[in-house]
Amino acid sequence: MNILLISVNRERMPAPVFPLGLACLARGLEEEGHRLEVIDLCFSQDIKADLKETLLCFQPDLTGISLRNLDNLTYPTSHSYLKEVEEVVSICRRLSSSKLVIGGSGFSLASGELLAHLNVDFGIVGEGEAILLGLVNSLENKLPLSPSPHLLIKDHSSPHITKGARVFPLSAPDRTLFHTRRYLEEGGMLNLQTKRGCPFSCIYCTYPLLEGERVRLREVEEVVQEIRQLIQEQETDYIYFVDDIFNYPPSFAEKLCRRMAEEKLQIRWSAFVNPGFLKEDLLKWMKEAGCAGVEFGTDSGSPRMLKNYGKSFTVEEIAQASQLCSKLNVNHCHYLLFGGPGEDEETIEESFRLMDQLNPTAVIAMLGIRIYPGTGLERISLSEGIIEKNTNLIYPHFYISPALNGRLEDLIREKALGRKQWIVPGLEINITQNLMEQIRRFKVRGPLWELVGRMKKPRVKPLKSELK
Ligand code: B12
Ligand code: SF4
Repeated sequence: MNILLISVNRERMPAPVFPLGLACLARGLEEEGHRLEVIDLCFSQDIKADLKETLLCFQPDLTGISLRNLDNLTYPTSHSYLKEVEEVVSICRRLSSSKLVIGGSGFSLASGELLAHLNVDFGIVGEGEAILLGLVNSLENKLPLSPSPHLLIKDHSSPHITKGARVFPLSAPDRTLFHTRRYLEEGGMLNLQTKRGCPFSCIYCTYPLLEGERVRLREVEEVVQEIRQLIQEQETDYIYFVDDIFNYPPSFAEKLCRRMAEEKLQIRWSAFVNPGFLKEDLLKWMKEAGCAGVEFGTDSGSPRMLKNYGKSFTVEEIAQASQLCSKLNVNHCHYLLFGGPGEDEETIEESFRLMDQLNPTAVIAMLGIRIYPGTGLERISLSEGIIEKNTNLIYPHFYISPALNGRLEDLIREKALGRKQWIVPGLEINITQNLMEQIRRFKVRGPLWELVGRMKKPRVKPLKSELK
């Protein structure tokens, strides 16, 4: 079968991100002997022309669209990508008789609503590898298709679930059909996954819905081999581990790092890390293995807010993990969420106080919390009247604590502006696309927050104060 895979993601903030999900699908489809073409719209100068050329020349029987992001998750400068997706679907419909199937994390988060909204034939919820192969086999052999919770068929009702399909065991992606090297040059890193799943249940988070609550690990040797390949074939010198939590379970993280260190892999990397499971031995091995920076999903410096968010760690553990990074000289940033259920001026002050005390390399502050179907936050938002039963969550809606009386932006702006290492994407404090693109021209590797604490130039003025 001729199968065209399209990545519609054109977001370049905080960096263009290699479409790893499609590369996972490409591996299985090729192994089954299908002919593949890929259109990656991230670097396209003329979307219409690029789609037209491939659709007419390649004549796909099936076109798979990968929808990674629904929106940029950034309040108050929130931006939905759905218009661009609708445009791609409509071009495919006009120029080709190919069947259309859509999948990806963005799609899976609100699959029923998106299938109704978009003019596609099928939607695959969750991990695509096995379900897509099943669909291709049925279409090729003209077998009858019936809808299931993981395979949605346009105009056929199917039992609704938010939990996606799962794959056992996980296999390596095939990056050969993609502009892999360009992501390294323009995004400063390539990406790699060592496991899927998260067993925790933070009230707003979609990761356990997308990847499951059970952690599925890849073979350490297979991961090491994939890194070796990235180094040899793409001259990769920086990777991002896209795992929900790199250091959970800690025993697996340590085993992997020990092997990477033994192999003397010439690579630097960073990852999302849970402060609760970062002990000195593990961080030392991570450093030995090339760890250049860690990103803590800290959320808050207030014990009350940690409890409200359902976090698995305490303020003391945040402090210990952060101090450990300082002691071992590992760049580290804390991601904070402001405005969740129960947030007030006092809890905001607690977060600023903790960050002042810890003095990390950077702090990234997000305002408001995006409400997703199937999360605890959705239930709270419904009960507090922040959304209604018929609110369509394919578009961004944010929870902002009513106790802040509409003062969230002002409070954060005022406090963050006085602190050098604070990045607030929603208020354009220390971050704009222009600034990021300029820095990347110097072939800087890794996430750019690593540079913020070291910047000598004055911070970028926040948009709002420029307007005042
Ligand atoms: C790691 C990560 C990041 C890293 C990426 C680093 C890097 N260089 O790769 C960083 C921190 C930079 C990042 C940034 C952003 N991210 Co992010 N990120 C993730 C995370 C944790 C993993 C993504 C990943 O690589 N998964 C591994 C691959 C293999 O899985 P996959 O892409 O989902 O693909 C599978 C399925 O979806 C499916 N599939 C995929 N495509 C297709 C196509 C078809 C046809 C089919 C059938 C199936 C299918 O099959 C694949 C294989 O099983 C996810 C959360 C999660 N657990 O999924 C969020 C996530 C993808 N991110 C999200 C968002 C919003 C963003 C940002 C916009 C946030 C921001 N403002 O910074 C930016 C956008 C960056 C960009 N340029 O696109 C959202 C997207 C959904 C949404 N809410 O809109 C997610 C889901 C998190 C969330 N809040 O729910 N991200
Ligand atoms: S925020 Fe982190 S720990 Fe909490 S559920 Fe999401 S991925 Fe798991």
